[in-house]
Amino acid sequence: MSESHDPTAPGIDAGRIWFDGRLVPQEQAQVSVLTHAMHYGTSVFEGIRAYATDRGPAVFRLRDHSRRLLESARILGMRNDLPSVEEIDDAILATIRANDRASCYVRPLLWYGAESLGVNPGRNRVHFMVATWSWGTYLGDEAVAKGARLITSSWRRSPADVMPTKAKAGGNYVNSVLANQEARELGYDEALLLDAQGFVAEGSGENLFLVRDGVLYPVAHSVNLRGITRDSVIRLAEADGVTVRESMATRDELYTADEVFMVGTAAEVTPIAEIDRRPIGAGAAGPFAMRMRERYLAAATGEDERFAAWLTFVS
Ligand code: PPE
Repeated sequence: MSESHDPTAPGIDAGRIWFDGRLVPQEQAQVSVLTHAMHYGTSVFEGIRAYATDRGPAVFRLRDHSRRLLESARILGMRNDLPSVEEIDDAILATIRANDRASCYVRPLLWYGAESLGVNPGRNRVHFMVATWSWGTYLGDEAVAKGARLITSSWRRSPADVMPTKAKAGGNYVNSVLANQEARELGYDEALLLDAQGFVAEGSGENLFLVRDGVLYPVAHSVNLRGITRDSVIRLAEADGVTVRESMATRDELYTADEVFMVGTAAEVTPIAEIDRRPIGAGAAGPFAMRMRERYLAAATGEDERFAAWLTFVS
């Protein structure tokens, strides 16, 4: 077998991985090609970050992520062998500790195994892994400094009666992959997805905000993921005395906003400079977005004491 086809060659350095109850070296965290999740997308996952603080690494909103992971599992109807919320928290902390990282991205995953195939998942066990690795700025440093360039995707977000859009389920992400791939191939940083009615939904992996006349408008939930960063930014803005009004948005409302920005665990807070070849506001990273980015990172790194409850220290 040529080296490029070596399935164990790690493109990601995850070190030690939590795999069904124990920590194993990455090379040993292997699954069968007959894994149900690989054939049908029957997995649920989370994206979490641990930030370096002056008291060592701290996981940002750990319990909220662990809870959403279990909610996703419940939406998919996964029943057997589910870890408890405490077990998920503990596995995440143990994995970060085992890899001795100052900061990292954390990816827990629950999935149907290789016990049986066929769309009926009945006889499958639910497996659980947690991997950690270093993940810098999601859309690149340039996108943060200059503002990201977005294009409306030709792919719509799935309606709520087609896919369980509140579940962070593997299968849902085919939609995100198609949209992101299309945007990248066209030379943009990220895709803007609309819902089936044509309202703004979200990015392939981020929630959206508009700013107009000093008021912050989080794009309403509809078929979007209930983002934890989105919730954090709303609370940080409110603490700054900003008026926040959740609302539906159309494409043209984005074009005429003072600012638009995207948020997510991986993307953190990323300003948007351009959508569909139109400059947004001044066509650069906006001051409101940059202030929220600063607030968000201050909270996540323990510099803002008011939000200390969001942090779980690893040791
Ligand atoms: N919408 C989608 C579709 C999404 O995937 C994410 C997170 C969000 C909104 C923001 O949610 P939250 O992280 O709770 O604020 N996307 C994760 C996966 C990214 C990836 O490429 O993988 C993430 O940011 O970790």
